[in-house]
Amino acid sequence: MTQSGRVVASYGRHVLVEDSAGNRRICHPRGKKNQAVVGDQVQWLASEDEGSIEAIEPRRNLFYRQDDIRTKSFAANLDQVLVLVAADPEFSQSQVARALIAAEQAGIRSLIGLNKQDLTQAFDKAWTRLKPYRDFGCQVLPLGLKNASDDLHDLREQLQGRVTLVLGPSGAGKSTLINRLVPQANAATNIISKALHSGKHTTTSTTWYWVDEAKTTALLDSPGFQEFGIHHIAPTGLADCMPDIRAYSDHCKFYNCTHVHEPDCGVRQAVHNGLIDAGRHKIFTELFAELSAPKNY
Ligand SMILES: Nc1nc2c(ncn2[C@@H]2O[C@H](COP(=O)(O)OP(=O)(O)OP(=O)(O)O)[C@@H](O)[C@H]2O)c(=O)[nH]1
Ligand SMILES: [Mg+2]
Ligand SMILES: [Zn+2]
Repeated sequence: MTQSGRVVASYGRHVLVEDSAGNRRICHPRGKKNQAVVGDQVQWLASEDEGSIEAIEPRRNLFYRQDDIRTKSFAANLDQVLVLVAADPEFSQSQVARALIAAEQAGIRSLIGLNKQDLTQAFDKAWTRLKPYRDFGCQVLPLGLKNASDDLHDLREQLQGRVTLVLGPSGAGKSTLINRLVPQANAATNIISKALHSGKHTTTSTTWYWVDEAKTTALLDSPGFQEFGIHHIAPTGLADCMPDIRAYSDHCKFYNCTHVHEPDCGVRQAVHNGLIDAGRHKIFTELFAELSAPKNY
């Protein structure tokens, strides 16, 4: 007899499944390849102290990145993605943009957290770099995750009752956040590497944590990413996944305007008038070129 459960961690070849009583056990895929991702509802069959995945229930959504050849699934059945970056190490505008585009494409709400408020100078600079996001209505939360006196009120309010994937570059503080809100989590954290001036990739697999005993609020820790491919998005679909570009994309002379070089383009006009951030439009044109290039496979 199969039982229903939820995938709460993924280790490549096998996964951890939580049953309705809250017990977690290792389960192996039926076939050669593990298709189940964290957040999946599955039917599993017990075999001694482990189990096998018999079926994966249809997903509400799937958040993944598509690099040149590889598809990397982060998690399924999410309510939102929290893109967590920090004052230090300095974050990449392009990577933040990509993560938000992937969420938009998957129909998943997203917000940004900017951590390490205590590093005041670097924080102010980073806060300014995120202005274009605030301007188009993306929520950006200032955070000091290591400051125990900060009760993280606004963040808790955003997380309440939702399943949130915490995503971001290595060293941003994703595991620190999990440990703040889930005291029994004990997620490993690490100092950022001075030599590389980036994180150390401490977290290596995505893991689901319950924040409350009633199990209404969940946080998913994930490994830091360096590259975030969005090759699953067609170049002509890109503007639709960027709310600030989208707002002007039907003000163009040509119905098939790419918003890259055409005359009488509503998007380019808006950039010219300061209504769209020039840096964001640059990211758009770079991504457009990347997605239009012939694929390497
Ligand atoms: N100064 C400062 N450091 C912080 C803050 N929050 C977290 N850190 C530090 O940043 C470093 C990285 O934190 P982690 O939580 O391991 O980062 P991560 O995003 O989980 O990194 P990966 O698992 O490698 O992807 C640790 O040394 C934390 O103590 C903060 O608010 N201020
Ligand atoms: Mg981590
Ligand atoms: Zn246009």
